[in-house]
Amino acid sequence: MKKLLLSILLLASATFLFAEDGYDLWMRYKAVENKSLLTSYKSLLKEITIKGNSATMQIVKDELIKASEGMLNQVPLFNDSLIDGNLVIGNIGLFGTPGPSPTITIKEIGSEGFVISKRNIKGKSQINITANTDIGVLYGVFHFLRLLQTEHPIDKLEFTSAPKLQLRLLNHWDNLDRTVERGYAGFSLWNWHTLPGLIDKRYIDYARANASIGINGTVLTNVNANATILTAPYLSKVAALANTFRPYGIKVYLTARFSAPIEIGGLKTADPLDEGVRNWWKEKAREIYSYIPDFGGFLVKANSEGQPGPQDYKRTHADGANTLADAVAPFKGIVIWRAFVYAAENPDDRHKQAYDDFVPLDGKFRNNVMVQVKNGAIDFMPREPFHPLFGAMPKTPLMMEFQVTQEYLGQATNLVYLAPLFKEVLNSDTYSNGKGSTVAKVIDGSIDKHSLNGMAGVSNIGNDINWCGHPFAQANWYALGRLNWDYNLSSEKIADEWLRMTFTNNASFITNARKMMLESRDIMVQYSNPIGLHHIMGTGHHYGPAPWVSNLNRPEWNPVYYHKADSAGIGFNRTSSGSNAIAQYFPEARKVWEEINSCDEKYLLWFHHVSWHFKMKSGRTLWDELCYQFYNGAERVKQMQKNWNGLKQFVDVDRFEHVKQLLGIQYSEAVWWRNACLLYFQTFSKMPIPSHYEKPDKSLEYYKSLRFPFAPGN
Ligand code: GCW
Repeated sequence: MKKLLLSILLLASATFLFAEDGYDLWMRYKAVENKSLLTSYKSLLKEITIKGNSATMQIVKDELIKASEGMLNQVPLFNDSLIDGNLVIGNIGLFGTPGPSPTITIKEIGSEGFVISKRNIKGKSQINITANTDIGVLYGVFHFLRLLQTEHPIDKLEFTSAPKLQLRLLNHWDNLDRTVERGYAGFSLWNWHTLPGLIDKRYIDYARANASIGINGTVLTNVNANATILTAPYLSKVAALANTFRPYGIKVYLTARFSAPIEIGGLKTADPLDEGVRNWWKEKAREIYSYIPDFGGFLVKANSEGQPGPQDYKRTHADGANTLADAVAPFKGIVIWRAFVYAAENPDDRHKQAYDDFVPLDGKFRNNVMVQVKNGAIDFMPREPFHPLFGAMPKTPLMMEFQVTQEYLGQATNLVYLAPLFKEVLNSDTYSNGKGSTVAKVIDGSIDKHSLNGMAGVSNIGNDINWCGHPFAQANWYALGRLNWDYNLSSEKIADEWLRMTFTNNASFITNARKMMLESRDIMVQYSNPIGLHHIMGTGHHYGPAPWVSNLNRPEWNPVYYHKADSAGIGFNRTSSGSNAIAQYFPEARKVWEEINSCDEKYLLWFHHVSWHFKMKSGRTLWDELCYQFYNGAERVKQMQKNWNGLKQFVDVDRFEHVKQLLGIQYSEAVWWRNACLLYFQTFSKMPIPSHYEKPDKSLEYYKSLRFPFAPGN
């Protein structure tokens, strides 16, 4: 009996020990299991020399202590005069002679890159982590710790790295009342009520996490903006956050409501060419910089979905952007102007509107303006072709906008790893300057010789204990940072790193979990938006399927606008016989979509209205192919569940159960998408769901009757 009790107690404490809540993200610093690596890491981190004593170098030190205690069960000795120690860290200016490895030139790495090198000092080998700036050193240290966390051998280390993109940003769609537009992980991290007095520990951990993946800017507020953020009491709160983030290399940006001069300035107009308005913005900028000397600048959504903007005064987006740009220019600030625009009065295909509005403005923006373009022309769909603006505005630096929060990709209940989506877009060839003019090369400025460049991700972060809602959604935050640093990294490599740091280095866990991640986005596309279908989700909250909706005020808010199903077929004809949106792409780029018979099937219904009887490459009719895709997608979620169940032994109880239960929800959502869409489209095709598939167990009426008045993020 005693024995039994004891083992129950032991079991309980083991469970307790192993339970993890996900708060530590990919910075768990768990004990290194590989014995020989452990020994070499331990001797390396025994005595560390850190040159310099800035706040950033203090962060370096704290991180090394934390990591070393966790991974090696050892507290390093810091000796800043010990130049022949094992590990010497510091920015290049602070090294005496002999400096770090002479074989690597420190010039090429710029202000944020770093060098990790090995040299021999008095017969002993020494590792140096150095950079031109302390922030570069911090990035180098995080990289080095990642090597240890992923159990990388360190006997040969000669590594130079610099970010490919300059502005690596998160865009928070956080409201001042702490709700988060399209947020599925709780409320906003920013507690405006207790700022500036209270610096929540989470602000610091948020900054650590971002610095660890190279994110160097954060837009704190929703693009559907509230002008109150630009008033003095709020600016002092913003300043407190900026002060917290600064030593981590993170700049703060705010969204600017275009009508702020009226709303908080008491002016009669917000006309960007009005002298009073221009002066108001200049004064406002001066005020902001008095609080935050390194304020990054403004992000603006204007004349889109009801937001005010320059067109309200018959001015252009360039007029609007330039007024704000002139205000921040004396302080080296920038304006990021969004190209996500479409207007109620414009009856043309929504796909075409941003291009039509912005291409004529190319060359008309000040040189501290960037135009931020969503990855696709509609709206962050599970799969969409790259936005035709990429490559079409050579005189304007274009910033990429991805959505990390999964508004249209299963929100926080579905496991969907987004790196493959990001990569698919970045690798797409625009042909703007001949073959090889990929979207990545457009945004990094290399094709059109821009010095400003960057990539933003709409954040999926909230105050849930695990930050992102779904334990695997953390990987999407991680991927945004890693691809921003180096868009050539493969999805596989990023998943591998993240899994090792977030769960375990166990090889069989990694192989299986990585496979699941890599397939997950394709699976999601299959059970929700196959063959180029898009925008057929529920109204408002965008949760689940509702392809039947046709009663919303604006045509392009209705799913029926996008799928155009009728008795003849389904899909949006965007070729020359239809809306001709396809003409916005360069000829070589659009070639793969133009002809119905040769169109890449991933985008078939995006560009064509296709007969239900059309013969697909698989030999199936379009209708049968739709059935196949929906059924196969849902079936593959079942496979994901099985895979995950097989990984139980490698994962702590809490996170294992959390993912397991979410996969259960994901399966039922996949079946819901499948049944609702097929039953609805069947009312047009009048064709049967092939008999070898299990029949939908609910009626179309049932699916139509579902309501989610309190779905999150809306
Ligand atoms: O995807 C849509 C979202 C809106 C969002 C808008 C935008 C912030 O449904 O919630 O508004 O895009 O990107 O501006």
